Amino acid sequence: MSDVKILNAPDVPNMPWQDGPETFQDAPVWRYSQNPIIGRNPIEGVARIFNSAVVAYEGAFVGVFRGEQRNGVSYIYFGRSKDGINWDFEKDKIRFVNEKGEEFMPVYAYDPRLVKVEDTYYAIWCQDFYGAAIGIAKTTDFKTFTRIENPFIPFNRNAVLFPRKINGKYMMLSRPSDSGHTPFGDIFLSESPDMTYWGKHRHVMGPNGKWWQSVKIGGGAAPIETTEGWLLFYHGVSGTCNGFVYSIGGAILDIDNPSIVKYRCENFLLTPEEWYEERGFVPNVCFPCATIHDPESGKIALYYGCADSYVGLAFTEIDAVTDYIKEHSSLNDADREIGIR
Ligand code: BMA
Repeated sequence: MSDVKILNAPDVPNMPWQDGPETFQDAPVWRYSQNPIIGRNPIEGVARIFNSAVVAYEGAFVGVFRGEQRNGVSYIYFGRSKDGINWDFEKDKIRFVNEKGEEFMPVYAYDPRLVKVEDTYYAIWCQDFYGAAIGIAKTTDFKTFTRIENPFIPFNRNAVLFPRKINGKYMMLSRPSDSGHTPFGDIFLSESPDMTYWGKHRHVMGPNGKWWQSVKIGGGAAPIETTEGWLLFYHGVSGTCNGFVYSIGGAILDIDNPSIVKYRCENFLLTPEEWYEERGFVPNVCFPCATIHDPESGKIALYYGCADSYVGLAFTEIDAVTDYIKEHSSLNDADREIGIR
């Protein structure tokens, strides 16, 4: 096995973990045996939590969770955990404020990511901005979440921030879409000097001929910096006669020019197989949104939404998963390009 290392991330010795099998027939990614870690009706008034993001914080873990209320509207809820597995949620949804400190709630909010850049944590989600678009809030204490400018015009419903500036700029992946259940979608990269103005848009990668990611793809967890480049867990969608199927894929992006894909695994890393992935509000969905990872041990815990109904946890190790992605890499011209036309 190679000696790939995770870079520029704090050690998390108490991260959630469960050993996997000795050998793997396919991708070296395994599910937590007690999945799902968040079941139905987790909070009063909330029917389901799924597609949610967590970070290590002050020796424990915190997260922003997509809670679908009993009236069907999604909002973001805050949770804490000592072990990253058992979560306590605040009963009320996060009360976002504007930069003047006044309450400023989105009409709805879903699929949050949570990423620390320098000393600030950013929650990024999909919301209404006269159409589905991206919303962002910043916090340093997980008590006050201050919304900042929406980065993009509609339609866009899937955004992921990089955990550090690259060449002095904030970097964000996103997936422009349409107003419905978009039957297309590529991942793009945008940069910003200040988290307000976003530009220098570049194409990263699109769906390819491999069936599991042939309809659309979208960023998943915040990219992990490694000695091989940025490791990206993303979702890939295939269309079937019974609707979309969401699987989890892996790619490695160039460290200084992340619009260039260095390796892209032609096989999925995880696809719906367990009851909690195949059965639920929307069947056959594995939707990655966050990792907890420990540079010292190379362990990675991947949090993913299951069937728009639950949160699941899967594990891998940096060297094994990178080796697998490289061994099974298949790139097309658009992947290799810097991504401007
Ligand atoms: C996508 C997003 C996700 C959802 C998925 C499957 O378009 O809206 O929130 O998990 O569809 O329903």
